[in-house]
Amino acid sequence: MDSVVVDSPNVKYTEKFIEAEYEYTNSKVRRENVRIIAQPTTTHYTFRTERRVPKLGVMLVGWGGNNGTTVTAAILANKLGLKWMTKEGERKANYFGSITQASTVCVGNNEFGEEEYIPMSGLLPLVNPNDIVLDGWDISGLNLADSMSRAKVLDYNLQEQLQPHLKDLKPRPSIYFPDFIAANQSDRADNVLEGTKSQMVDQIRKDIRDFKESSGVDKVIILWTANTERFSNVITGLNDTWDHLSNAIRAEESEISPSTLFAVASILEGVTYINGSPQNTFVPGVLELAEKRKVFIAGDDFKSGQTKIKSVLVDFLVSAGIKPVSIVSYNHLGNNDGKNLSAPQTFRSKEISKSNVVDDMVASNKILFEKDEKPDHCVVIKYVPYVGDSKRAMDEYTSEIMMGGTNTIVLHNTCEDSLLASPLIIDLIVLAEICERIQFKVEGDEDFQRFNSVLSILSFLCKAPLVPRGTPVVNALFRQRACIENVLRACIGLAPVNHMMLEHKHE
Ligand code: NAI
Ligand code: DG6
Repeated sequence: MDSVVVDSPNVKYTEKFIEAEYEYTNSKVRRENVRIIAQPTTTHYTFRTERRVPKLGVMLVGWGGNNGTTVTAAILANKLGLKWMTKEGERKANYFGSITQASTVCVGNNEFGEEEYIPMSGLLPLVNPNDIVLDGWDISGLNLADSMSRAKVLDYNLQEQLQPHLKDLKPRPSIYFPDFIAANQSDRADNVLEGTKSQMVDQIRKDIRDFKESSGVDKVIILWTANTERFSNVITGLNDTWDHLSNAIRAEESEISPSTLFAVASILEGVTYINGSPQNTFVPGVLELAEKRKVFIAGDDFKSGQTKIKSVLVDFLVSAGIKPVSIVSYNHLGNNDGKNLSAPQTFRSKEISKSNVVDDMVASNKILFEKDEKPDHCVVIKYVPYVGDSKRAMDEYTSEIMMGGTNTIVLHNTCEDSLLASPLIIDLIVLAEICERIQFKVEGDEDFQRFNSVLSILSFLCKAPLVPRGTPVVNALFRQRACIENVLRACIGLAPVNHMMLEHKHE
């Protein structure tokens, strides 16, 4: 695959690092009545990226689920270069749907004035997903081959080829508190940890160390792709600070969720933790712990299909000066995720994460929207077993256009849910890992620093992006993509993409 080497006095390639001197330009604004005074700013950064690609281990919470088995199978199928027959003909393994593996970036114009594109993974030395070593936990003890067939996602002929490679992989026992997920999940909970909450945290920490030692990986990343939990109540004195949270764990408080215990164990082991589901795992006590220990966390909830389109369509409407006034999103699906979401408390978590995705775009345009005015936004999810993993998503967007006119757009999307989510899991992991190897120094600073613990750079992949306190949340998809691409470009001293193409606008 193509990659880029930068030829510039501002970029140094040493044996260990790529070091780039970089001018970050922006503008500072202040309001004077109806006028905004803007002052252009330039800040000098030095980026330093470690070149050695580590052997990476990934532990999935919910390994035996549809996403967990599909991503494991996909990595193996790509590694082995598998091909299989379907009624439409031969198919071969790929990573379509992953921005790092299957999207490209323009690195400049060649001598003929043509644009040269390389894979995004060619900008910096990223982990190759084929080399990732997987492990994980599940409350269901089924081996990965049987859970892949339970998921009914992959073609049978591919499953047959993967079966021998997956049959000996068995999820580690996990933390199960029935109150946090739907009651209808109890029949698969046959692989669960016993003991106190503190003992469970200790066991998860032990599992992480055991995996690291037995697999010989250099580092581990943990990602939650287990069932959506209900929200935990955030209570002063219980989980609002790390001190309170650690006391609450010792005191066996019932409001501490399994996912919060996983995040705590992961952070205490210095391991990056990513949340692919909507629940509020990252209660303030967890955030404080991550910041104190300088460990990365990211989330929440994979932005795979309907919401991805929403964060493009609403951006298109609002930035075209069209006023969306009603957004109605209906889903039905028949996989275990749909079954779990048929309980009101877990549905509520998903409803919240699916509903806030238009806020930043709406707030950006005061011509269309009064202060605090928002479009009507309704999210419906229904469980229909027959459709399995092929989720149906139907959306109606109604907008006000010029002179009292109305514009209605209706979409129907058959989603193949886990095949959309699995490449996002790969991107979250690969990008979180490179963030661990990037350091930067702002002009005047003595020392290099890492990004803030809350990896907002991963927002593109999340429905409800977690951002550091006081940082604006960006949901608009192409702003989110530009953030990833431009940060990777900055690390090799390339200017951000600006689309001006001035070189083609001369006489
Ligand atoms: P799934 O239900 O097939 O898999 C979840 C797995 O987690 C199951 O095997 C279950 O036994 C296990 N589990 C439940 N509680 C656990 C615990 N405490 N510890 C360890 N394992 C536990 O669901 P699927 O489709 O794989 O989705 C996983 C998560 O990703 C869900 O929360 C879903 O809402 C979220 N998600 C999925 C998207 C998609 O497109 N597939 C997109 C966005 C989010
Ligand atoms: C119901 O919508 C099930 C959910 O888990 C979704 O399939 C998943 O969150 C993907 O949602 P979206 O909106 O990104 O397609």
